Amino acid sequence: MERVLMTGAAGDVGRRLRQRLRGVYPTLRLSDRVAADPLGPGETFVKAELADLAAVEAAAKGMEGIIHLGGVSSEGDWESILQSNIIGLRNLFEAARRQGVKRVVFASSNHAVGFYPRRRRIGTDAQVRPDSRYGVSKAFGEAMGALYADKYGLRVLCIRIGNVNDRPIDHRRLSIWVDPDDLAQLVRIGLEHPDLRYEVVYGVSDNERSWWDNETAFRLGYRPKSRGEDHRETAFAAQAKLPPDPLGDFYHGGTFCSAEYEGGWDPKTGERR
Ligand code: 15L
Repeated sequence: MERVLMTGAAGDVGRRLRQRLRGVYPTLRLSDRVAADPLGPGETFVKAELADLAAVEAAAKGMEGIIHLGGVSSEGDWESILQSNIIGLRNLFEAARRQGVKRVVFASSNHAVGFYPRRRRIGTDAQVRPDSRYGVSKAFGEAMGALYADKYGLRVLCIRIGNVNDRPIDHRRLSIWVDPDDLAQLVRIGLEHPDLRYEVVYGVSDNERSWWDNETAFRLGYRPKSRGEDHRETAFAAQAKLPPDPLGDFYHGGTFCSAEYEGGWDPKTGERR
């Protein structure tokens, strides 16, 4: 793998991954709707709106792999999600197919399965239970990845990313935190593993409190180095400053579940009343 395109390269996750992938892939083409930080060796930048198929195709031209981080990265209104995460996602996979790209690593999200109760541990074969319009768009992306892998032979890794940060920033993130180094390891598996066809994995570090069975990632050789639990005290201290959110605390997705929630809810069962 020599030539890699990273979409959404100007965002926080893009910045962190760029630092870790410098020198790994000789050509790293960055794209975003806004300019990325000063370019490092081997990096070039091309401006592209995901909703513009011709622009995405131009960005994909000549590339062997794509790390797709672009799009709306949190809950948004339907129109923005539609343009960037549904139409944009379709454009990304279609551009990859037309340009003969071999692999796509798709930044999916824990919010594709956010409405599972925390007492339930799930694997990557669990049905999607999106907690937001954003989560729906990530489930759509995973489905598109499967279609393009099964029908067109693209190799695809969907990473259901938890929360990328230097350390877990609250109680929920103790379960879902991923150290950027560990995430970079997963991205490299997606771009390089010889047997990969289509897989979904969790982007999570070695967290004692994880709600996810990440067996598929381990089978592909993932060995996370960081442990959320090492930051327990700071995470609990930060949690103490947050407003109470019993519904959010019941489900994997936290505030994404409680936002806009309508109707009553039984805190014992998590069921709607
Ligand atoms: C995500 O998918 C978002 O991209 C990120 O901004 C966080 O909200 C993260 O999930 C999370 O669940 O903490």
